[in-house]
Amino acid sequence: MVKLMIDGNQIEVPENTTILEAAARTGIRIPTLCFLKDLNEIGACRVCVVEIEGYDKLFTACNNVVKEGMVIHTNSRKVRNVRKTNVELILSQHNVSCATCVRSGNCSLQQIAGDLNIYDVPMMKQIPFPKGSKDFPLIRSYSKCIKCMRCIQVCDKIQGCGIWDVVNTGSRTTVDVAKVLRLEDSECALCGQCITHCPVGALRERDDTEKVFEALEDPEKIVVVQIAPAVRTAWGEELGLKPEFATVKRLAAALRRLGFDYIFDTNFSADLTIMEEGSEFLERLKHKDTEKFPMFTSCCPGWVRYVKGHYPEFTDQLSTAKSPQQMFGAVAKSYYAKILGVDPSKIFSVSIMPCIAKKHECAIPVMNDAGGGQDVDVALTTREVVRMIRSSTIVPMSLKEEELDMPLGVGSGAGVIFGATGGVMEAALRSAYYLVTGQNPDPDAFRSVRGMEGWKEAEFDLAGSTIKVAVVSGLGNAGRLLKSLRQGKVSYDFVEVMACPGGCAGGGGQPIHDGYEMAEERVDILYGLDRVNNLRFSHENPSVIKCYEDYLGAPLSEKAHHLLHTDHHA
Ligand code: HC0
Ligand code: SF4
Repeated sequence: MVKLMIDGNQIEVPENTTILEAAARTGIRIPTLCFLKDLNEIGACRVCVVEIEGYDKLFTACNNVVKEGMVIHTNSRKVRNVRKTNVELILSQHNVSCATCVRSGNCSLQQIAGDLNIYDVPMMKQIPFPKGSKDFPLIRSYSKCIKCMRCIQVCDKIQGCGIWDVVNTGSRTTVDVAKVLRLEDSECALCGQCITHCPVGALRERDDTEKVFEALEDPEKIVVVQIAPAVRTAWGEELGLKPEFATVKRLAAALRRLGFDYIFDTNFSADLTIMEEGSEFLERLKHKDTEKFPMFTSCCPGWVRYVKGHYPEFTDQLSTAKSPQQMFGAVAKSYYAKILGVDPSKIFSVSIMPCIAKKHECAIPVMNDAGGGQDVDVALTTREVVRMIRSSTIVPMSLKEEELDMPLGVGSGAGVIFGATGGVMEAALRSAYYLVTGQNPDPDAFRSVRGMEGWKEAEFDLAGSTIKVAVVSGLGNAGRLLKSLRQGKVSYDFVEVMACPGGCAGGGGQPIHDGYEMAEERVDILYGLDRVNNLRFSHENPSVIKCYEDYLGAPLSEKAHHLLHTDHHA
C-alpha cells in the first residue's frame, strides 16, 4: 500500500494506482478529456494535470501512478490556469461550430470549456482542413478532431481494424486514415465504435433523416418502419426517459406522431432468420463430410464486411441467410405489399438500427429482391431517430404506449435477444432443438452462451449429437478466433459474431455516454424482455407461421431463397 496526501486528505491506496484513480477513491473528480480506462491512458489532452509538491512541472493524473509520501493538489490556482490554457489550445484548432454540431449538448469538450469558464478562444488558428466524404456512412470532420487518439485505440485494440493513424506534424498534426487516402477505400467495417468513443463531433454517421422526412411528407408513399431489438433498450437514454418508461410501445407512439404509416418489429424477421438460418445449419450438418465448418452467422453487416475484407477465405462459411433487417425489407415489399394490395414501389421501407453498418448493408446492390427498389430504403441509427423526435417537438413523456401493427409487429423473446451477444446463437439453438426432436427445450437451456465475455464457447447435445459453438463480440475477438481456426487450434460447428462489444446493445449507432459503455445494462433489459414474453421460440411466432403458410411455403423454399438469402460474393 502507498500513503499519500491529496487535497489535504491523507489516503492509502494499492501500489500502481494512478493519481486519477486515487483521487476518485477519495471522492475528488479530476476532469479528463482523452482518457478512456484501460484503452487510452496517454495524457494526450493534458486536461487532467495536477501539482505534486517538490516539482515545478505539472503531471497528468491518468497515466502517472502514486508514490509514497506524495502531496498532490488537484485544484490549485496553477493547476486551474494550466488546465484552462490547455483547453484553450485545443479549442484554438477546433472548429467551434457548437450550435450546428451533431454532438452539441453531448460533447466533452463543450462541457469542459464551460466548466473551466472559457468564453473566448484567444489563440484561434485558421487551419486548412481536408474535406471528408459526405456519402459514406461514416463521416469524419477533420476540423473537429482534437487528436485525443481514442478512435485510433478503439479501432486498433478493440476492433483489430487499425483504420486510423496520426498524420502530419506540428499544428497540422491530425488523425487520418492509415495507409490509404480515402476512408471509402479502407477496410473499415463500419462498426461505428470510433464514433461512440469520440468525445466530440469529429466522427458521426451520415445523416439520413431528411430522406425519411421527405418520404413521410409524400402522400404517394406508404412508409413502414421496423424497430431493431436493441433500439428499444436505448432510445430513451438521450431523451431523459427511464428504461421502464422508454418501451418499444412508447417508441411506436412517437413514430406514429412522426407520420409513419405502419410500425413493425425487426424481432419478427429475427424469428424468420432463425427459421432460415437454423434450417440451413441443420442442412449443412447433414453433409458434414463435404461442408466446411463452422458456419458463421451473417446478420451483423459490420462482421460480414470485416470477414470479407480481412479474412476472405471464410466468406463461404457465412450463412447465406440475410440479416433480419434485410429479411424484413424483402417481406415488407413482397408479402406485405400483397396484403395491402399495392405495388412494392409504393412502399418506403425504413429501419431503426443501433448500427451504422446497416446503412451500408441496405444499399448493397443485390439487396433489392422484392422488386420495389432497395428492400430497405433508409436505415436510421437510434441517434437519428432521437433527433427526428426532438426536431418534431414530440414530447415522449406525454405519450401513452401504443401497439405495433400486425402482422409484422409480432416478435418472440428469442427474436428480442438478437440484440445481445449470444442471443442469435441461443435463439437458433432453441429452434434447432425443436426442429430436430419435435419438442421444445427448456427456453433457458442454452443460457451458458449469455454474458459479456468477448469469446465464449459451449457444447450442447442435439438429439444425440454434440454441437460445439462459439460466440464472439468485438471484431478484435473475431480476428483472434479466425486466426485460431486458421491455425487449427480450435474447431466449432456454429459461431455467432457481432462486431460491437456486447452485440447490438453496444452498437455504434446507439446514444453516446462519453467514456461509459451501456451495453451490459441494455443486454439485461433484453433478457428481461425475453423472460416476460409469452413467446420464447421463433418457430412459435404466429406471424412467421402464417407468412410461411400464405406466402413463403417453407424454410429454404425457392421463394424463401429468393427473398431471404443472399450471395455474399455479390
Ligand atoms: Fe442488430 Fe439484428 S440484432 S444486427 O444487432 O441479427 O443493428 O438490435 O437489428 O438485422 O434482429 C442491429 C440489433 C438488428 C439485424 C436483428 C440481427
Ligand atoms: Fe474502425 Fe469501426 Fe471506426 Fe471503421 S467504424 S474506423 S472499423 S472503429
